[in-house]
Amino acid sequence: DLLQTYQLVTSLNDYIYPGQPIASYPNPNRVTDRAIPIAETMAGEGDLKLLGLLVSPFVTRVRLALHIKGLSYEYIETDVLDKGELLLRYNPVHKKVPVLIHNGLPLCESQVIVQYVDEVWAAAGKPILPADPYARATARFWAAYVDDKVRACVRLFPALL
Ligand SMILES: N[C@@H](CCC(=O)N[C@@H](CS)C(=O)NCC(=O)O)C(=O)O
Repeated sequence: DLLQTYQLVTSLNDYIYPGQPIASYPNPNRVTDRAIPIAETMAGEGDLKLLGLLVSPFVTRVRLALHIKGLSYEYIETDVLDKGELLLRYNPVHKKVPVLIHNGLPLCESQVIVQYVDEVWAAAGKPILPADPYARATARFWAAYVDDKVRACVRLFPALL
């Protein structure tokens, strides 16, 4: 199970960051909240910034949601070992990435963010969650299941964070 999770995370990472192998971490070039704007190619609405971490599957989940909706955003690679001012200001409770900042308002927790993106940009791109309440509940169940597996995987590979 854990190996499969790791392989899934690796392939998602390859999809979002082609040519940047997850296995090369820990990254000697870590930065602390130093903005690294990465040009994204899609049209967006409002000011969207994402505090992320290259290897984080939780961040990848949010990036996939933003891509599905065709939104452009500024991506800010964030050092979660040496937490900087941006992360502490926008996620003072958990101090974790991902954090999506929409017109200055922070959203934390990847599943919360995905649902927010799905609701705010309901008309854009494809729906992320199904419309039917039972199907939605089932999707949330599996998302929570994946979270548990990823957490276990991170415990096995702590250098990945
Ligand atoms: N439940 C959170 C988990 C986020 C999470 O664990 N992020 C990790 C990176 S994969 C983090 O920021 N870790 C920093 C820390 O634990 O201090 C979510 O779904 O967003």
